[in-house]
Amino acid sequence: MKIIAADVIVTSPSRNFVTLKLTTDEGLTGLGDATLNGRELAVASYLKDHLAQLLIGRDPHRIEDTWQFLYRSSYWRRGPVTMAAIAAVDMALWDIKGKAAGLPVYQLLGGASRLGLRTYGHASGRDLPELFDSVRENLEEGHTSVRIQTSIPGLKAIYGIASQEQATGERYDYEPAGRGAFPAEEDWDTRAYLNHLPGVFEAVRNEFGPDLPLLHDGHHRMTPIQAAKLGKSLEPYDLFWLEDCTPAENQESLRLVRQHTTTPLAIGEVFNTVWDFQTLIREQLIDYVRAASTHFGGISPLKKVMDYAAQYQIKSGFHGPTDISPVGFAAQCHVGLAIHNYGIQEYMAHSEATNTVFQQSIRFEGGYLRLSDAPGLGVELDEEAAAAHPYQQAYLPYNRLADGTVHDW
Ligand code: GCO
Ligand code: MG
Repeated sequence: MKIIAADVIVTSPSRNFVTLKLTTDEGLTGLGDATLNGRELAVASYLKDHLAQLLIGRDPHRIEDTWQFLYRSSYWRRGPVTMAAIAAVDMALWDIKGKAAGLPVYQLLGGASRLGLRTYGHASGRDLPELFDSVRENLEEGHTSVRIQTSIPGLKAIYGIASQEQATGERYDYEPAGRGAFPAEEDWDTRAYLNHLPGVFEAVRNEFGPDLPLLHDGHHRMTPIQAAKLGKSLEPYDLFWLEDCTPAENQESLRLVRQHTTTPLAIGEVFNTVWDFQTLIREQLIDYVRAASTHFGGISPLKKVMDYAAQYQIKSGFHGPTDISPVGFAAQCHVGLAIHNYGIQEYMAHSEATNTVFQQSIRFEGGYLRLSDAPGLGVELDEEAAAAHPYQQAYLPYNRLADGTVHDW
């Protein structure tokens, strides 16, 4: 079997997605997700202008060899653009291998280790009543764990609050990347945040009891000592995890956080390779690996990092917002179903428009994501429907402190 075409499809049903479609001389096709939120066209160009011609004529069964060839021959290793492009190729090859074998990808990774994938949903609110309603909606949808994000008194707009208006006038519900030619500006105050958050968790615990697993995303905004303080102050509320408490490109900073708190830590949605996790895993500085197949080079490296993490009892908590396309989401769900050290999957349902372009076979039933027996990844792309939603420029927002300093968003 040989690859005879590599096409890049850019579409914007509710938000932008970049998809690679590989076609073989035997008529099989494979899909891969290459979406990099806010920088989509850079990856589309990487695939179209640099990788597509290298793939024509190759044997699609040689997944590991192709991955190593693309990674090592570029010379310029790592980085989100390169790794999202390689991820798309890797996923598309696994999709083709599954279709050729007549098996879903998880079967090729060792078979199912569980019946379905436990999830967490996103709850948020500008005040406690709105937050409680949002938690209830998540529970009604079937989520058995809930992420809690809340507005901070005195701040106009911050990451993760669905009901707040963006500077562009849109709502956050599906996508924080506002459409337009410039990123929206939001505000931030770490002291106000550290003072406000423990009270919110106390209120949520009082309302929903001690059993509901609760999560929180710090979105890279704290220094190590601030993160340590927050982890400590949230201990009475028994979090499932505190996510991205610091900008973790400095892996050593997690040593300090870890020394001070038993709140479990999750990190890595912006990481691109296993090396970004090396110290964090070896020194057991985290509890959950937050990588997404799409930004991490695909299924092959995601399986490798989880096998490494398994030696240290570290589990998966793959990044699953709607900017991971249905293809990338399916890819990591196949990994999640197969590995032993599965933890939890972030799940934020895609919009109706997205689901008309991408037909997904994963179902969310009885609180679990259930994978179908469809061969390959189990996602179909309707190219006609995709063409009806042309790319629209969009940017993630950014933050400024009260004195005008740019801060991590
Ligand atoms: C999460 C993430 C996302 C990111 C988004 C950026 O935990 O789901 O932090 O909400 O902000 O993926 O594109
Ligand atoms: Mg996050």
